[in-house]
Amino acid sequence: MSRYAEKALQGNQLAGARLIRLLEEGDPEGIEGLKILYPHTGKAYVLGITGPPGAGKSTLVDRIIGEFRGRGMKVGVIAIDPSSPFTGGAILGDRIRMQRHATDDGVFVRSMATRGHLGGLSKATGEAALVLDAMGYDVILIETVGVGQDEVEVVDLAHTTAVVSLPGMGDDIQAMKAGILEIGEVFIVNKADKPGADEVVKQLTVMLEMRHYKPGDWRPRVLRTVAVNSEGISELVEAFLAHRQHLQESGTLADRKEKRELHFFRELVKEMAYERIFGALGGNGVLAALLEDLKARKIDPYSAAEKLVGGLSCHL
Ligand SMILES: Nc1nc2c(ncn2[C@@H]2O[C@H](COP(=O)(O)OP(=O)(O)OP(=O)(O)O)[C@@H](O)[C@H]2O)c(=O)[nH]1
Ligand SMILES: [Mg+2]
Repeated sequence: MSRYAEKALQGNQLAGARLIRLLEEGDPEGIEGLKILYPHTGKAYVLGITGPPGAGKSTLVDRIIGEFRGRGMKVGVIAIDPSSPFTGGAILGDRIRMQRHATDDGVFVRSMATRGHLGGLSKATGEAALVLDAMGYDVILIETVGVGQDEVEVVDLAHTTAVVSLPGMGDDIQAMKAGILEIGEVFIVNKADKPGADEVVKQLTVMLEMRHYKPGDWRPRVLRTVAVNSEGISELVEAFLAHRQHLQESGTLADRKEKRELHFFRELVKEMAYERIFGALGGNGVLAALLEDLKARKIDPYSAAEKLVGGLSCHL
């Protein structure tokens, strides 16, 4: 029985933080804890916020926390990417920006490094989200810099994805990864106190109109905010909740959850099977011989893999 799981289930933040750390380190105790927590998960609404460095994501998150708290909802935050050139480290920046919630029991902020996770960033984030979910947070906000494939995968964990842009991004919007544009359900033009916001709103609107929609599809919304002044935040949260409702009513939410669990399961099977196979073959010379043949190009990788896997006996 995990020392931390029971306490985390009661909402103890220290125990929750400890569990997340154990999971990040790949510690078996973390996994044992997660097994206990798992039946209590599946309730939280997961919201991803992505956008370029310095767009104001953390400031937005801070204000969004306030808005959800005002509606009586508990909020967990996972802030990813400590290495923004803008703020010289999001971990410090996020602590400062979200500090006013530090004494609120209904808010739990966890920063997470981009690199150095054994099974990848999206797995680590997914596990942290499960812990927060079991702890009883109604909303889980994931803040991530939208650049690499890793980050796009993180956003895949979310039920609603918000993409942040800012004035002066004209050309960047054109160049914005199609992937990011396609996954967005709510588009935020932050720093609308600066000149050029209208133009970005217009560009986004035009690009979104070019997408193909079927009847009943969610129509992405474009909203402007001034996070530093809390302007546009309640409208933003309304848009998130409208999207959540759309997901529920269309049955998409259940679909997404199911897909996510299946994906997670498959990834775990891959990981465990890989370790099993290489662990078992490491000592018996078969693998070493194959690797030698590969190096000498006596065998191609396809045939080598077929030979290896074909030689396994399955005990199901
Ligand atoms: N003028 C203006 N400044 C803003 C607004 N929102 C945020 N800022 C400022 O923009 C800077 C970056 O804000 P952050 O919230 O740290 O941005 P971020 O996207 O989280 O940054 P990283 O996590 O480092 O990528 C800070 O100095 C904020 O005070 C806004 O609406 N208007
Ligand atoms: Mg930030």
